[in-house]
Amino acid sequence: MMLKARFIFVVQGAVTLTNVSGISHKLTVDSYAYLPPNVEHSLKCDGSATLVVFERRHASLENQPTEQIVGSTDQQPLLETPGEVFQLRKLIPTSIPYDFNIHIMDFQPGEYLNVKEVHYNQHGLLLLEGQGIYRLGDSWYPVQAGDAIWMAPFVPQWYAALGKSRSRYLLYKDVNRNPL
Ligand code: UGY
Ligand code: MN
Repeated sequence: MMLKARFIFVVQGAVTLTNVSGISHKLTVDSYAYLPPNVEHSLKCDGSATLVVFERRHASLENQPTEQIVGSTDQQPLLETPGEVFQLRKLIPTSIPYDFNIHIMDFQPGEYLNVKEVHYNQHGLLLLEGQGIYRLGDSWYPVQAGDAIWMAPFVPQWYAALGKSRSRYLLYKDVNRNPL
């Protein structure tokens, strides 16, 4: 059986998450849950909700299980970003058992990534707020809230925020495992 971990983030509306132990959490906008591969759960929605869901075949490590996590973006501390100006929060622990993370990155209009990044990690990105321009390789894409991007390993990447309001994006990144 293929065991997948699941990450859920609420973009709009609300859902109730209940796990096998019968413990329920109401997830509202900006809140999220990480579910280890073996945690059976259900999601219930009374009205409407828009969710981002990532699923990944979990690369487990012996005796290092991952835990269920429920949180919200605004509870997470701002992290250091040496050489960069954007604001960074991480929604999942950075410890070794976790094989991906979800970053929330904020840019004010006119701010941009200083580093034109190239790395083995893949990204899935959803622009939650604002607008700007994303460079992928030699192509430049105008993007706005609601747009999604998949970035393959080693694709050169760069973002500049435009418009009159904050840009915020949610970014999946595989970490802590040898990609080969
Ligand atoms: O952490 C990252 O790889 C992130 N700075 N990449 C990105 O925003 N495209
Ligand atoms: Mn990157």
